[in-house]
Amino acid sequence: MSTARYVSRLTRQTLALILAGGRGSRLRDLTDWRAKPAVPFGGKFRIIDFALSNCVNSGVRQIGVVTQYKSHSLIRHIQRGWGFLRGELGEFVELLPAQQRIEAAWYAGTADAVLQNLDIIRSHRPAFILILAGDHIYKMDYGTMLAFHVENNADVTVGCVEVPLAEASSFGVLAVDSNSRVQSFREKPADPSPIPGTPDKALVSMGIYVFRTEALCDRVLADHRLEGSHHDFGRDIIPAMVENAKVAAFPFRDPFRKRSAYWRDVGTVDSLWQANLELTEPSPELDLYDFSWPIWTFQEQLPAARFVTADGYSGVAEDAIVAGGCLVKGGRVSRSVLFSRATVAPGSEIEQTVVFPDVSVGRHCCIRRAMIDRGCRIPDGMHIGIDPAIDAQHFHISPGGIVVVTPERLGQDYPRG
Ligand code: ADQ
Ligand code: ADP
Repeated sequence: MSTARYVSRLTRQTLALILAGGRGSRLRDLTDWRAKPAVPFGGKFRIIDFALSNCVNSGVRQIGVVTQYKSHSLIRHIQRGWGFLRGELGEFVELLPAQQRIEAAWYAGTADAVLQNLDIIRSHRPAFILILAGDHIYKMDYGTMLAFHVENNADVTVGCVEVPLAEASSFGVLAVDSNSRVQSFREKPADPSPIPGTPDKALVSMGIYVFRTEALCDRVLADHRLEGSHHDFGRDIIPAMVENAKVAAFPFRDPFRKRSAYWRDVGTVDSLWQANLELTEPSPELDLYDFSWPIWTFQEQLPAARFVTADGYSGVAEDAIVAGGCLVKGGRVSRSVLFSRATVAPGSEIEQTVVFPDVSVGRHCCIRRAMIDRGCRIPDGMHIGIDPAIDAQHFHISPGGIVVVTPERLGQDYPRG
């Protein structure tokens, strides 16, 4: 079959499973009360909105979201924001919380999370299953990956990108032949191999996979019976399949720039801060203003952001993203991202900082290179990111020097998530 012509048939026969159960412990205090996919991103979104939007925009509109760790705010977000799919057309976003359906245990690993939902998955009768992670920032048409999977007649297709060799040991590292067939897959190797001919880069797994439904079911059932397995795609299922099945590597590329497309695993405070800050650059690599590939989310009805002069100070934002409901009153915001309903009082300066929703900044504060969690009330005169010794007494500081400010660390009570 000419797959390119019939991609919409493939996407319509596909069930996406978004794995959103992991904590993301390297985000430190930011995931004390929420799962990593629920962490706010880009002034308006939560991280999971990217995988969900990619599905909807690709025409994959049967979606299960697998949740486990601290899932309250994630579930609430999906319920509020993702109810617009049309049930009449067979479209849905379904929540699959760990609920001890098979054994009296939570999801032991990513493959176990699939195993425990096999009956639900089968009941939708999809031809293909697209396994996605709920914690990456990227825009991708999954239709091209599905067509590639079918054209290559693969048992599983792994989405992959090139990353600097120095970062590769955080990922599954692949070696492929000239036909895109995977020759080896090593999960988080200490000594990752570079791409032949490109010594400073490695080809790594994005943690996203396409399977024919029955191939996936057979694999997770076989893995379930295996003594000593961690029941994880990256550690167990994919390496085993490289030995005894056809594993294809789908290169996720930017068609215009002929290199790996924008893809970020914002798994650390530094990478999350960096990816947010990049959005304030004149031409960010991640274009959120491309209305042909909208990122959908839950959004409240909020008045427009307002910048006013007060006490002789102008209210100013430069190179900044400022969401609805914000009030910058005699404060200066630069190279920063302000989520909804932030208020900044006269004489305060905020620089290179990511401010989550519902934060108020008092008078004459000075904040630099920080991440301010939801609901923080920064007291008048507080300096953050100025003197590392003072910061260290109160807050977590990332290896890159980013100060993570939370209501708890400020001694304030706030419903988090
Ligand atoms: P990791 O980044 O270590 O490696 P992992 O912790 O397995 O990914 O999480 C993958 C996704 O599954 C995340 O979205 C997470 O929230 C979710 N998840 C984790 N444990 C879960 C559980 N028990 N139940 C439900 N959901 C769960 C993987 C691959 C690597 C690849 C990287 C790319 O193993 O090969 O390179 O992703 O980031
Ligand atoms: P100023 O120089 O404007 O007088 P200070 O540095 O003395 O500001 O701090 C004002 C208030 O904010 C004090 O109560 C101080 O303890 C508190 N403060 C300052 N920096 C921090 C910080 N990084 N974390 C927590 N509290 C801080």
